[in-house]
Amino acid sequence: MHDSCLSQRRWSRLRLFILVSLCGWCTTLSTLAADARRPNILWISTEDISAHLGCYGDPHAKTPRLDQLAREGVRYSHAFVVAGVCAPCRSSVITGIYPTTLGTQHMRCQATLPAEIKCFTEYLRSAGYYCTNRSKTDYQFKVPSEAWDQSGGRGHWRNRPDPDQPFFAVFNFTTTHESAITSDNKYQQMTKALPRQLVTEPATITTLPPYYCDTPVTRKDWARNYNLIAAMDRQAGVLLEQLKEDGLADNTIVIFWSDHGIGLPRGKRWLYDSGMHVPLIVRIPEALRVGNQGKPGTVNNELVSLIDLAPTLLNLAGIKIPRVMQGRAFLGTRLTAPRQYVYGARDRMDERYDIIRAVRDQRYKYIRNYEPFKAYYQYMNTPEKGASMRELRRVHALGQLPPAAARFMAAHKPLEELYDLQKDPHEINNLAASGAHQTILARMRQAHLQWVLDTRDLGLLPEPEIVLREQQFKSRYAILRQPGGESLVQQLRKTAGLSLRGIDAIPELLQGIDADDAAVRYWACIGLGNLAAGARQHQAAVRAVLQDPSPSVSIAAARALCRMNEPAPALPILVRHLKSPREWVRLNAAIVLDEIDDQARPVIKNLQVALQDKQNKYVVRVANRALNELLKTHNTVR
Ligand SMILES: [Ca+2]
Repeated sequence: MHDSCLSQRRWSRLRLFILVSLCGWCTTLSTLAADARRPNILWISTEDISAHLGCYGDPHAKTPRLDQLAREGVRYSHAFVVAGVCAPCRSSVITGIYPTTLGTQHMRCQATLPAEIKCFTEYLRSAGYYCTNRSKTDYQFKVPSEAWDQSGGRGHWRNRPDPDQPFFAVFNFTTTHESAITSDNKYQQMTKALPRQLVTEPATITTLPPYYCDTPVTRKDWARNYNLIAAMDRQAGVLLEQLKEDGLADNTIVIFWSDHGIGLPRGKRWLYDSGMHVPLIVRIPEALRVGNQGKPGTVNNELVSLIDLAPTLLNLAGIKIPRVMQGRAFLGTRLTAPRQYVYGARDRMDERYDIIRAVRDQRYKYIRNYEPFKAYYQYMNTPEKGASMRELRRVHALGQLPPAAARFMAAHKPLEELYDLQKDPHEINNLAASGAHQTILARMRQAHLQWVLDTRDLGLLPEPEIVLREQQFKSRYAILRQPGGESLVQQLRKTAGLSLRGIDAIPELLQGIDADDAAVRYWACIGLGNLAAGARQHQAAVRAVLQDPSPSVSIAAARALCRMNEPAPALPILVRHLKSPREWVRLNAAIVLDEIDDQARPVIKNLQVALQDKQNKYVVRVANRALNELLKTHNTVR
């Protein structure tokens, strides 16, 4: 080998060595610099409250500590969640991804996370943060082992091994959870230490929404909400004191939020502002403020979605935001343009499916009901136990509901709803048919349709189909990211909407039951079932679909036949699916057996067996409801 050649090679190796060393040195320097400005973050979340806080102008709220926090920080007036219930919201908060994108939109499902999506705390921990969670997870996927240093009842920033290590500490208060309004015991326990002057009396209340019955029963629930919030305010105060005691108040950003709106009817689980609008307060110590951000005592009215928390936290910590995240950072450096819209979704709440989507801008809310044939208030075990819900049912039976409350007792829903939040904050007056609002309606409908496509919304895939395809594609996230995913979304939307056109749609629905994709066949069967009265002569075509390899399609065909008054061939099919090893197939079969009322009488024994379902409590609830209706009993289940 030539000498000069050798020396050249040595020189290039040396150059590489110098370069690598320099890089390492630079990285160390930049890490040190980043550490120096990495703030601690204390995150206080609470369950199930709307913005019933003094700092939000509520006349009854007794929340001195959170009001003080707002005086020292920024109060966000337009913060919203992506779903009206814990688990899907928490899934979006921890990942920065919509539940409808990740397949975590159904209550208490279990999705597999794709490799490219992580809990944002994994990035914080990689950057040197000590991360604790006390204690709720409820993410709808298995918590990755890398997500937390400590998660559970003992998590606290005080446990970090090195007091100089930056921390991200989460404390979640369940004090205000809907169960504490419903249960006398839990309510007493949560409020027993509340001093007299912090208690709100039901008779003094002036803030009861018009979609409730103004009776002592409802007022009592509404007052409980205030008293639970007052109790939670004191708990938040203790944490803020601890932060001060530890000398950390000056280098810790505090963020307070609620996981969705009030745990009373038409609040929690719904996409009205009563379910989606939440309090959000951020206190940033002076030394950590960027520009005008965090100026004490200010109100920020930009639209914020809690899906933005993940990217915001990373941005505040100086960590690059992964491109896959769907939210936007609203604090820190290099912010993008503010949002024009926030988005919300409702899918399976507990044991009932109702596919609804919402888009909200600063002033208007657009709601799209994908299952308008279902009632607003489907019977659900947990909310029906609440006193306010029972009161609504009682007064409705007497025919004495106020008009705003009666509207939500309707057996069907309109396809679209549009509300002017400025003039109609309780969202009572649907403007979708108003001539003066058609431009706004068209703009917001388009925003909704675009979002469904952009985010690959999985909502129109029946849940058992999602589970099957997850096995095939390794994650739910990947299902609509296959070639043809976008056109499938469009085809599903079209098919799901056909039955609203009435019997004219029957020929297209009949074509739909032969479609290649099972989810399209499913919606075609649902449509034929919705139009049963006009579709009876097509029974034979529907009967052929009873043996469809997709359980969802087979169940939907059985439903259609029952609605065509032909239950005989359908019942054995439904019973077979009620015994399926797949839990969501069982649930879907149980729901149809409940829906067909008296036609299910021959299979009462099978419904009684379903009461013993050990794996899925929702199957038990639906079977119990169906049996109570059939046998005129009043049995209760968990
Ligand atoms: Ca909650």
